[in-house]
Amino acid sequence: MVLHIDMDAFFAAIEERDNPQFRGLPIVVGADPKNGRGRGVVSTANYEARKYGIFSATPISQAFRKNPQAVFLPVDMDRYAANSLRIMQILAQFSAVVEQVSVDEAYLEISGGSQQAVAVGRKIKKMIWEQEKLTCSIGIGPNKLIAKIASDHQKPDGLTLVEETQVTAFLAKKLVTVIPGIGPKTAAGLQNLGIKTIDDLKKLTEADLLKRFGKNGSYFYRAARGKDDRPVGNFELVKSVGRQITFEKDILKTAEVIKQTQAVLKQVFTDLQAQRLKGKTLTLTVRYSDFVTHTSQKSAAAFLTIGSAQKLLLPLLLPFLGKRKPIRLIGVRVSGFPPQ
Ligand code: TTP
Ligand code: MG
Repeated sequence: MVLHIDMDAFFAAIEERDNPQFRGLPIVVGADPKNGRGRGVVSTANYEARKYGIFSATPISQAFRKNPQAVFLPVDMDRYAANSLRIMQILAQFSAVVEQVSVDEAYLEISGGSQQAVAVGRKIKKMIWEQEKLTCSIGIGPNKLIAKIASDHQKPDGLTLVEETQVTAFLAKKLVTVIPGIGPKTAAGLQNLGIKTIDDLKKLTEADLLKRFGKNGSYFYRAARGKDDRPVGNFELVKSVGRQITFEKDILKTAEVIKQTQAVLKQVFTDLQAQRLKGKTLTLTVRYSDFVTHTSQKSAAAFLTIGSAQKLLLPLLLPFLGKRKPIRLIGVRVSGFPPQ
């Protein structure tokens, strides 16, 4: 089975969790509304704000007019990315095949039957709630398309299973816009032909669809029938995994430099583990306060563990210790993965 997970009102949910004073209020994350004169758009709104007609991509000035009392917050991408990474690390515990598709969305391949997949889905929801105090919606189906549509079926905090035998009935009354790739333009074109639901869409032959929509037509034809044979997996080859920190204040002390470098190395190993990667080469980047940047590299014969990486790191770091030049950034990268 394929499991699709999508976090609920992701950016806004993080803000609501981290700012208890805003709990229960309409929250809008996005551009500065500047009393209604702001430019830019809403990134996302919590479900309370959605009641006022405020959604992702709503112009921020319009959102302000719809509810000037809402809490408007700027996008703090670094914080959301850190949350996203932790969630992806939770998911990696439940399947060896995890495909992250956006900051708050991923597909997992689950072996066993649908009941096993549902049990996994419940565990994921529980763990994300317990560890992150965030809710998500999960869809489980025989393929990626159905899992994705199912995760949207009961939002927020939903869990929807669609068995192979239920696919046709599940899709029948849904609007064509649930099919990824059918946006407002295509939907309007279809509506001109009297087509609103997936059942309506099934009345067109593949030839009709090909004529109107080119090669997308073929995809629409199959999607309307719940067919999708895309494998789950992240097929972009990752060649290295690295992290860096820029210090709030430049650092100088040997102990501090060592401590910070170890901390970055630890993060890199957490990322490697989450992606089930291992490498033999370690690269250290040190940038001084004047922006002069040094990069050095060492390889080991065997795949690195955090212990062997620490040993390898020390001689790389040595030339930078006990210097009078303050350091503004330290980066660590692991590469040299086995051929895939
Ligand atoms: P979504 O999963 O589309 O939305 P969401 O998580 O906020 O709400 P839902 O409960 O409906 O899933 O997108 C995830 C995050 O991506 C969202 O929190 C903010 C960001 N985003 C934008 O910045 N701009 C956009 O237009 C969209 C759609 C999302
Ligand atoms: Mg989401």
